[in-house]
Amino acid sequence: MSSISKKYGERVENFSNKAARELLSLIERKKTNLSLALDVTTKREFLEIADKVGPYICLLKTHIDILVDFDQDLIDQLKELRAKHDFLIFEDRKFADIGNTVKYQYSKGIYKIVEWADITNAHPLPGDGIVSGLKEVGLSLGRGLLLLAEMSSKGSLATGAYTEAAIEMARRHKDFVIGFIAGRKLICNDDEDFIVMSPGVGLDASKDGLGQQYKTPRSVIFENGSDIIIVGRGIYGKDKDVATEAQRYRDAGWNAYLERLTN
Ligand code: 6AU
Repeated sequence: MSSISKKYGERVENFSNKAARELLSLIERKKTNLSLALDVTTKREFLEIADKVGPYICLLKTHIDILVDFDQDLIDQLKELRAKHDFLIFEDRKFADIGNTVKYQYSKGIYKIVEWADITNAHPLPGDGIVSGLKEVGLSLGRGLLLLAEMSSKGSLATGAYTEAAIEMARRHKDFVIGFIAGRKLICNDDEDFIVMSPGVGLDASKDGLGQQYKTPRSVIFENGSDIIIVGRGIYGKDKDVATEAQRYRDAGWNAYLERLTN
Protein backbone atom coordinates (compact mmCIF):
# COMPACT_ATOMS: atom_id res chain seq x y z
CA MET A 1 0.00 0.00 0.00
CA SER A 2 1.44 3.41 -0.93
CA SER A 3 2.13 5.76 2.01
CA ILE A 4 -0.51 8.14 0.69
CA SER A 5 -3.29 5.76 1.72
CA LYS A 6 -1.60 4.59 4.94
CA LYS A 7 -2.23 5.91 8.43
CA TYR A 8 0.58 7.90 10.06
CA GLY A 9 1.03 5.20 12.69
CA GLU A 10 1.40 2.47 10.09
CA ARG A 11 4.29 4.35 8.51
CA VAL A 12 6.51 4.29 11.63
CA GLU A 13 8.01 0.98 10.50
CA ASN A 14 9.15 2.58 7.22
CA PHE A 15 11.77 4.64 9.09
CA SER A 16 14.89 3.76 11.05
CA ASN A 17 15.38 7.41 12.07
CA LYS A 18 14.34 8.15 15.66
CA ALA A 19 12.85 11.62 15.02
CA ALA A 20 10.75 10.33 12.12
CA ARG A 21 9.45 7.41 14.15
CA GLU A 22 8.61 9.65 17.12
CA LEU A 23 6.89 12.22 14.92
CA LEU A 24 4.65 9.70 13.13
CA SER A 25 3.68 8.00 16.41
CA LEU A 26 2.96 11.37 17.97
CA ILE A 27 0.75 12.47 15.08
CA GLU A 28 -1.24 9.24 15.33
CA ARG A 29 -1.60 9.52 19.13
CA LYS A 30 -2.43 13.22 19.25
CA LYS A 31 -4.44 13.31 16.03
CA THR A 32 -2.88 16.44 14.65
CA ASN A 33 -0.79 17.09 11.54
CA LEU A 34 -0.39 20.78 12.34
CA SER A 35 3.02 22.41 12.81
CA LEU A 36 3.13 25.92 14.24
CA ALA A 37 5.65 28.31 12.62
CA LEU A 38 6.36 30.48 15.65
CA ASP A 39 7.91 33.53 14.02
CA VAL A 40 7.76 36.06 16.84
CA THR A 41 10.69 38.07 18.10
CA THR A 42 10.39 38.18 21.89
CA LYS A 43 10.80 35.41 24.43
CA ARG A 44 7.59 36.42 26.22
CA GLU A 45 5.42 36.12 23.11
CA PHE A 46 7.19 32.96 22.03
CA LEU A 47 6.59 31.09 25.30
CA GLU A 48 3.04 32.41 25.69
CA ILE A 49 1.95 31.28 22.22
CA ALA A 50 3.81 27.96 22.46
CA ASP A 51 1.96 27.17 25.70
CA LYS A 52 -1.46 28.09 24.28
CA VAL A 53 -1.02 26.32 20.94
CA GLY A 54 0.97 23.33 22.28
CA PRO A 55 -2.09 21.08 22.79
CA TYR A 56 -3.01 21.26 19.09
CA ILE A 57 0.30 20.65 17.31
CA CYS A 58 2.65 17.80 16.52
CA LEU A 59 5.63 20.03 15.79
CA LEU A 60 6.76 23.48 16.91
CA LYS A 61 8.82 25.17 14.21
CA THR A 62 11.29 27.81 15.34
CA HIS A 63 13.49 30.49 13.78
CA ILE A 64 15.60 30.77 16.90
CA ASP A 65 17.80 33.55 15.48
CA ILE A 66 14.94 36.08 15.23
CA LEU A 67 14.48 36.28 19.00
CA VAL A 68 15.88 39.56 20.30
CA ASP A 69 16.24 38.27 23.88
CA PHE A 70 17.35 34.70 23.27
CA ASP A 71 18.99 32.96 26.23
CA GLN A 72 19.52 29.45 27.55
CA ASP A 73 16.45 29.81 29.78
CA LEU A 74 14.30 30.04 26.65
CA ILE A 75 15.60 26.64 25.52
CA ASP A 76 15.00 25.18 28.98
CA GLN A 77 11.42 26.46 28.99
CA LEU A 78 10.86 25.29 25.42
CA LYS A 79 11.97 21.79 26.41
CA GLU A 80 9.54 21.89 29.34
CA LEU A 81 6.69 22.85 27.00
CA ARG A 82 7.74 20.07 24.62
CA ALA A 83 7.27 17.54 27.44
CA LYS A 84 4.11 19.17 28.83
CA HIS A 85 2.25 19.27 25.52
CA ASP A 86 3.86 16.34 23.70
CA PHE A 87 5.28 17.93 20.54
CA LEU A 88 8.61 17.79 18.72
CA ILE A 89 10.78 20.77 17.81
CA PHE A 90 11.86 21.74 14.29
CA GLU A 91 14.46 24.50 13.94
CA ASP A 92 13.93 25.96 10.47
CA ARG A 93 17.62 26.83 10.02
CA LYS A 94 17.76 26.24 6.25
CA PHE A 95 21.45 25.35 6.25
CA ALA A 96 23.06 26.14 2.89
CA ASP A 97 26.87 25.87 3.22
CA ILE A 98 29.57 23.22 2.81
CA GLY A 99 29.54 20.20 5.11
CA ASN A 100 32.34 21.34 7.41
CA THR A 101 30.71 24.72 8.04
CA VAL A 102 27.16 23.48 8.61
CA LYS A 103 28.45 20.92 11.10
CA TYR A 104 29.61 23.78 13.32
CA GLN A 105 26.55 25.94 12.64
CA TYR A 106 24.41 23.01 13.76
CA SER A 107 26.28 22.12 16.94
CA LYS A 108 28.23 25.20 18.11
CA GLY A 109 27.77 28.97 18.36
CA ILE A 110 25.15 30.49 20.64
CA TYR A 111 22.25 28.27 19.62
CA LYS A 112 23.68 24.72 19.65
CA ILE A 113 20.69 23.63 17.57
CA VAL A 114 21.50 19.93 17.57
CA GLU A 115 21.10 19.80 21.36
CA TRP A 116 17.40 20.73 21.38
CA ALA A 117 15.88 20.51 17.89
CA ASP A 118 14.55 17.07 16.89
CA ILE A 119 14.41 18.13 13.26
CA THR A 120 16.13 20.74 11.12
CA ASN A 121 16.28 21.48 7.40
CA ALA A 122 18.79 22.23 4.66
CA HIS A 123 18.95 23.40 1.08
CA PRO A 124 20.31 20.67 -1.21
CA LEU A 125 22.11 23.38 -3.23
CA PRO A 126 25.70 22.67 -2.03
CA GLY A 127 25.51 18.94 -2.81
CA ASP A 128 25.70 15.80 -0.63
CA GLY A 129 28.37 17.22 1.69
CA ILE A 130 25.79 19.36 3.45
CA VAL A 131 23.86 16.25 4.49
CA SER A 132 27.03 14.37 5.48
CA GLY A 133 28.22 17.28 7.65
CA LEU A 134 24.90 17.61 9.48
CA LYS A 135 24.60 13.85 9.82
CA GLU A 136 28.00 13.65 11.54
CA VAL A 137 26.64 15.52 14.54
CA GLY A 138 22.90 14.82 14.30
CA LEU A 139 22.39 11.15 13.59
CA SER A 140 23.87 9.73 16.80
CA LEU A 141 21.53 12.03 18.76
CA GLY A 142 18.51 10.68 16.85
CA ARG A 143 17.92 13.89 14.90
CA GLY A 144 16.26 14.07 11.47
CA LEU A 145 16.76 16.32 8.44
CA LEU A 146 14.35 17.72 5.84
CA LEU A 147 15.57 18.85 2.44
CA LEU A 148 13.98 21.90 0.83
CA ALA A 149 12.86 20.33 -2.43
CA GLU A 150 10.41 23.15 -3.22
CA MET A 151 9.61 26.54 -1.74
CA SER A 152 6.25 28.22 -1.28
CA SER A 153 7.41 31.67 -2.37
CA LYS A 154 6.68 33.25 -5.73
CA GLY A 155 9.45 32.79 -8.28
CA SER A 156 11.20 30.00 -6.35
CA LEU A 157 14.04 28.38 -8.28
CA ALA A 158 13.54 25.05 -6.50
CA THR A 159 11.55 23.34 -9.27
CA GLY A 160 11.98 20.69 -11.94
CA ALA A 161 15.47 19.17 -12.11
CA TYR A 162 16.45 20.81 -8.79
CA THR A 163 13.52 19.16 -7.01
CA GLU A 164 14.39 15.81 -8.64
CA ALA A 165 18.00 16.14 -7.47
CA ALA A 166 16.77 16.82 -3.93
CA ILE A 167 14.82 13.54 -4.03
CA GLU A 168 17.89 11.65 -5.23
CA MET A 169 19.97 13.19 -2.44
CA ALA A 170 17.40 12.13 0.16
CA ARG A 171 17.48 8.56 -1.19
CA ARG A 172 21.23 8.41 -0.64
CA HIS A 173 20.85 9.40 3.04
CA LYS A 174 17.70 7.61 4.09
CA ASP A 175 18.99 7.09 7.66
CA PHE A 176 19.10 10.85 8.31
CA VAL A 177 16.94 12.58 5.69
CA ILE A 178 13.39 11.91 6.83
CA GLY A 179 11.55 14.01 4.28
CA PHE A 180 11.06 17.26 2.43
CA ILE A 181 9.75 20.75 2.56
CA ALA A 182 7.51 20.75 -0.50
CA GLY A 183 3.99 21.58 -1.59
CA ARG A 184 3.04 18.03 -2.48
CA LYS A 185 3.87 14.37 -2.07
CA LEU A 186 6.97 13.94 -4.22
CA ILE A 187 7.32 10.16 -4.35
CA CYS A 188 4.40 7.84 -4.69
CA ASN A 189 5.50 4.24 -4.64
CA ASP A 190 5.12 1.36 -2.24
CA ASP A 191 8.61 0.81 -0.92
CA GLU A 192 9.82 4.33 -0.22
CA ASP A 193 8.54 6.76 2.37
CA PHE A 194 9.44 10.35 3.15
CA ILE A 195 7.52 12.82 5.32
CA VAL A 196 6.40 15.93 3.43
CA MET A 197 5.82 19.18 5.28
CA SER A 198 4.15 22.09 3.50
CA PRO A 199 4.49 25.76 4.43
CA GLY A 200 2.45 28.49 2.78
CA VAL A 201 -0.82 27.32 4.33
CA GLY A 202 -3.61 29.73 5.22
CA LEU A 203 -7.38 29.73 5.41
CA ASP A 204 -7.96 33.48 5.15
CA ALA A 205 -5.25 34.98 2.90
CA SER A 206 -3.77 34.03 -0.48
CA LYS A 207 -0.49 35.99 -0.18
CA ASP A 208 1.45 38.28 2.18
CA GLY A 209 2.91 41.04 -0.01
CA LEU A 210 6.47 39.69 0.32
CA GLY A 211 6.20 36.70 -2.01
CA GLN A 212 4.54 34.16 0.28
CA GLN A 213 1.70 32.23 -1.40
CA TYR A 214 -0.99 30.39 0.58
CA LYS A 215 -2.99 27.25 -0.11
CA THR A 216 -5.63 25.69 2.11
CA PRO A 217 -4.99 22.70 4.39
CA ARG A 218 -7.36 20.62 2.25
CA SER A 219 -5.49 21.52 -0.89
CA VAL A 220 -2.07 20.45 0.44
CA ILE A 221 -3.15 17.40 2.47
CA PHE A 222 -6.05 15.95 0.49
CA GLU A 223 -5.32 17.11 -3.06
CA ASN A 224 -1.51 17.20 -2.98
CA GLY A 225 -0.84 14.33 -0.56
CA SER A 226 1.40 16.25 1.85
CA ASP A 227 1.69 15.04 5.47
CA ILE A 228 2.04 18.11 7.68
CA ILE A 229 0.75 21.66 7.35
CA ILE A 230 3.04 24.43 8.60
CA VAL A 231 1.07 27.49 9.69
CA GLY A 232 2.40 30.73 11.11
CA ARG A 233 0.59 34.03 10.77
CA GLY A 234 -2.72 32.29 10.08
CA ILE A 235 -2.66 31.35 13.77
CA TYR A 236 -1.18 34.35 15.60
CA GLY A 237 -1.88 37.23 13.22
CA LYS A 238 -3.33 40.49 14.49
CA ASP A 239 -6.48 40.22 16.66
CA LYS A 240 -6.51 36.42 16.50
CA ASP A 241 -7.23 34.14 19.44
CA VAL A 242 -4.34 31.73 19.00
CA ALA A 243 -5.94 28.68 20.64
CA THR A 244 -9.12 29.05 18.55
CA GLU A 245 -7.17 29.47 15.33
CA ALA A 246 -4.88 26.54 16.15
CA GLN A 247 -7.92 24.30 16.69
CA ARG A 248 -9.37 25.49 13.41
CA TYR A 249 -6.19 24.60 11.49
CA ARG A 250 -5.76 21.33 13.38
CA ASP A 251 -9.31 20.30 12.44
CA ALA A 252 -8.92 21.36 8.81
CA GLY A 253 -5.63 19.45 8.49
CA TRP A 254 -6.91 16.32 10.21
CA ASN A 255 -10.19 16.23 8.30
CA ALA A 256 -8.30 16.56 5.01
CA TYR A 257 -6.17 13.57 6.04
CA LEU A 258 -9.26 11.50 6.98
CA GLU A 259 -10.79 12.40 3.63
CA ARG A 260 -7.63 11.18 1.90
CA LEU A 261 -7.71 7.87 3.78
CA THR A 262 -11.26 7.15 2.73
CA ASN A 263 -10.90 8.14 -0.94
O1 6AU B 1 2.50 30.84 7.64
P1 6AU B 1 3.55 31.93 7.50
O2 6AU B 1 3.60 32.50 6.11
O3 6AU B 1 3.44 32.98 8.55
O4 6AU B 1 4.96 31.22 7.81
C1 6AU B 1 5.52 30.23 6.99
C2 6AU B 1 6.76 29.65 7.64
C3 6AU B 1 7.90 30.63 7.82
C4 6AU B 1 8.87 30.31 6.68
O5 6AU B 1 10.21 30.54 7.03
C5 6AU B 1 8.60 28.83 6.42
O6 6AU B 1 7.26 28.57 6.84
N1 6AU B 1 8.75 28.40 5.01
C6 6AU B 1 9.59 27.31 4.66
C7 6AU B 1 10.13 26.35 5.60
C8 6AU B 1 9.33 25.81 6.67
O7 6AU B 1 11.19 25.83 5.42
C9 6AU B 1 9.86 27.03 3.33
C10 6AU B 1 9.11 27.71 2.32
O8 6AU B 1 9.24 27.41 1.15
N2 6AU B 1 8.23 28.67 2.70
C11 6AU B 1 8.02 29.02 4.01
O9 6AU B 1 7.17 29.88 4.28
O10 6AU B 1 8.52 30.35 9.06
